[in-house]
This record gives sequence, structure tokens and C-alpha cells, in this order.
Amino acid sequence: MSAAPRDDRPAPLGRGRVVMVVPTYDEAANIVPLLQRLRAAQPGVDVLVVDDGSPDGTGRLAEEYAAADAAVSVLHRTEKQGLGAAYLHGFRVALERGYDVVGEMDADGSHQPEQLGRLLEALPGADLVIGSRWVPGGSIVNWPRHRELLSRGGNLYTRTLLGIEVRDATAGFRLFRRSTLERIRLEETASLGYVFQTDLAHRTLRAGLRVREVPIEFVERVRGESKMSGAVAAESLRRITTWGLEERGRQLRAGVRRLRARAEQRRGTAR
Ligand SMILES: Nc1nc2c(ncn2[C@@H]2O[C@H](COP(=O)(O)OP(=O)(O)O)[C@@H](O)[C@H]2O)c(=O)[nH]1
Ligand SMILES: [Mg+2]
Repeated sequence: MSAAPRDDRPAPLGRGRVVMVVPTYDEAANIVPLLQRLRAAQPGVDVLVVDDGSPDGTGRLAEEYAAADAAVSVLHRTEKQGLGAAYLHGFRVALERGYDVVGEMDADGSHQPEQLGRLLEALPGADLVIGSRWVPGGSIVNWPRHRELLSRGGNLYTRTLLGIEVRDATAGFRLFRRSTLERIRLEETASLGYVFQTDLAHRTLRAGLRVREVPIEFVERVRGESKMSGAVAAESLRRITTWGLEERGRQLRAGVRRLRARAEQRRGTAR
């Protein structure tokens, strides 16, 4: 007698169940092609779309797709509240649903589903994997010069101020282990815009966890509009500066403590 086929075989690479959270705002021209490509490239990976009530009907299109594919589901939020808020909501639901790995990617095709395999391969030995434009082998296609300068400059500023060794801290193509999201006190993040990404990378490193960057080719969107704005950039600058000053304050206090302890010791041996 042969055993009945079972569903509970270990997942490939032992990574458990994986879900990609995809935030959308006005991505009607992009969402269905993205879902098709993602499901074709990684049939074992589930998808959770988080739509902020897009006026162009993105939420409805995603819902129609999800109705025919059990691996895809959609969260509808009533209004546009920023990328950070959408991700926090998506992460909370993904954790409630018991996923072992929770990923992020944009809906506009900038993050290529065909390259998700590279991130999955880097997961053993990492607590957070970042698909990076600014490591050797990484690249950008069709990005306007001002966006490249903003990203490179923003990353340099971030590395210098926070002292973190991440080349692409704002990148939004990522995989988090469940244990990482549970360790970094997500409920304390107040970041709304794209600085949310930097915030999470910083929290992961400060928790003593391992971040790995793998090169990706980032392709600028062909359809629809970017939601990057002056307000989004200003929030990043403000927050990174504040965190940088806090970091320096901590280093300074630790330095003073060390000097005091050494002085005490010297006094002790002199006596
Ligand atoms: N739910 C939600 N998604 C957003 C919001 N802002 C941006 N997005 C999505 O986040 C992803 C990245 O945004 P995008 O405009 O492409 O930014 P860019 O690539 O930096 O120009 C896309 O999938 C957007 O639809 C928001 O406020 N709410
Ligand atoms: Mg984009």
C-alpha cells in the first residue's frame, strides 16, 4: 500500500511559507501584469496586496485576480496614508496568517519578480535580505538622473549619520524572517513614507541581526506615476538626522562612561 500524497512536505530550502506584501496606490496599469509575473516566477510564494483605496480601481482589479487565485489576497484601506502605514498593516496581517518569511516589493515593475529567486537564495544566513541597486552587480534602468542622485546621496547621508553598512537602505525589494519582524518593535515605528525602509534596516542592525544585500536590476516604471514627493524626501531627511544625532549621543555617553571607569581604576591602583 502506498502512502497518500501529503501537503506538508518541507518547503524548498527549508524557508517555510513566504508571502510578498505589495503596496499599491493608483497602479491600475501595473498590478495585474505584476501578479501574473510574480505567480509565474515563484509559484510557491503567496501575495498580499495592500491598496489604499486607489481612485483608479487598482483594488478592484487586484480583487478580481485574487478571486481566481487562492495564493493572492487583498487588503483594502480607506485612504492613502503612506507606504510605511500600508506595510505595517500588511506585515501585521501576514504575521497573523502564520507566514515564516514576509517580503516587500513595488507594484510598478521596478522590482522584477524574476529576480526574487536571488533574494530567496540569500535567506539562509540572513535575517533581512535587501535587493540592492548600489552593490557590485546592482544597476538601474531608465532612472532619471535626479532620482539617482537623490538615492545615492540619501544613502551616503544615511550611512554616514547612522553608521550602518547598508549600501541601499531605502530599497523596497526585501525579505524579512518572521523572527526579525517580531524582534524590531514594529509598533514603535512612526515613519510614514519611504524612510520606513531605512528605519527597518536600522532597527534590524541595532537588534544585532544579519542584513545581506544582493544585487538587483531596478527598472524605472513605464506606466503610472511615482508617488515620491518633496514631503516624502523631507520626512526622510528629518528623521535620519534625528536618529543620527541620537546615535552620536549614545556613542558620546558610552565614551564618557569608559573614561570615567578608567579614571576610577587608576585612582584605585594609586591608592
Ligand atoms: N498602499 C500604498 N501604496 C503606496 C503609497 N505610496 C506609494 N505606494 C506604492 O509603493 C510602491 C512604490 O511607490 P512608487 O511611486 O513607485 O515610488 P518610486 O519607485 O520611489 O518612484 C508602488 O507600488 C506604489 O503604488 C501609499 O501611500 N499607500
Ligand atoms: Mg516605483
